[in-house]
Amino acid sequence: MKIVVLTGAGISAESGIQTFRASDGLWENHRIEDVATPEGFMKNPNLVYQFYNERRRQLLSPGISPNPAHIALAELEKQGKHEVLVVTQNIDDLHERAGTQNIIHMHGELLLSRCEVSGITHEARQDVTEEDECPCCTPGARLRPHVVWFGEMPLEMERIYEALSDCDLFLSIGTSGNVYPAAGFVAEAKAYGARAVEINLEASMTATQFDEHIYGPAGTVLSEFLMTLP
Ligand code: BJW
Repeated sequence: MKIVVLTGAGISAESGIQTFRASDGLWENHRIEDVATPEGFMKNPNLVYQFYNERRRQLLSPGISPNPAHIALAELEKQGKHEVLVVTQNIDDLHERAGTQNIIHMHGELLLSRCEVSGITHEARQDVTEEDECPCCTPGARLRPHVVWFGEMPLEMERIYEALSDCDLFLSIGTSGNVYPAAGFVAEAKAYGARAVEINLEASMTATQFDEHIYGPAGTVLSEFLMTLP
């Protein structure tokens, strides 16, 4: 079976990483426009560097590790019975730490920064500041977080739509369905005949488009669901 799994912030919640739209979510302290738009970065780059530096430090802190949901997906791929592609909106690396290999980070990666001139990405495990110069090209070129902000094109869309048009099962885990184009993936997969299953704590914005819903913490309910697969 060909399986496309879309993951959102909810899959990392049980690892201790805050979701975006929860009442204690990141956006509470920062306006979206300030930290997740190119305009916000242009206006106050230091605030944006600081925002991502704090999230990077948290991601790399000893307390953060993959939870049973990340591990269950990695094991599903490793078993080799199904062709699995994980498309994550998350910029953390918890899927990789769990062992997932076939993955697309459609909203970028926190542990990379990108040269504003060449577009080349560089590993970023330390704080990145406005003073850091890109090591790859034009002297003085600035590094920016390798993340997709509102109004920017998500990454690897062609490969994602190709997989959606050819999957038997579309599994959406821990995403609120607020942000496009990811929120439109269920419609796309269904249009090509896939079975669509949502796993979340509660109904997402796109819940009515799914064939089945499993409501509960992904760390618990995902592995139970995967055991029902042929
Ligand atoms: C659990 C759980 C547990 C908790 N177990 N579950 C009008 C209509 C349609 C579209 C648009 C529009 N106006 C503008 C747009 C486009 C715009 C958009 O969608 N805006 C909406 C706000 C309407 N989209 C874009 O701009 C995108 N680009 C684009 O469209 O390109 C084309 C284009 C190009 C040029 C010009 C114009 C268009 C880009 C979107 C980029 C999103 N970026 C962010 C930040 C990334 C970097 C970072 O992390 O800082 O991505 S925003 C943020 O939201 C982040 C997330 O990946 C994304 C999705 O959030 P997610 O993952 O769903 O998290 P939450 O918190 O919302 O939900 C968590 C869920 O988990 C909840 O449901 C919980 O219940 C659940 N949960 N614990 C299971 N234990």
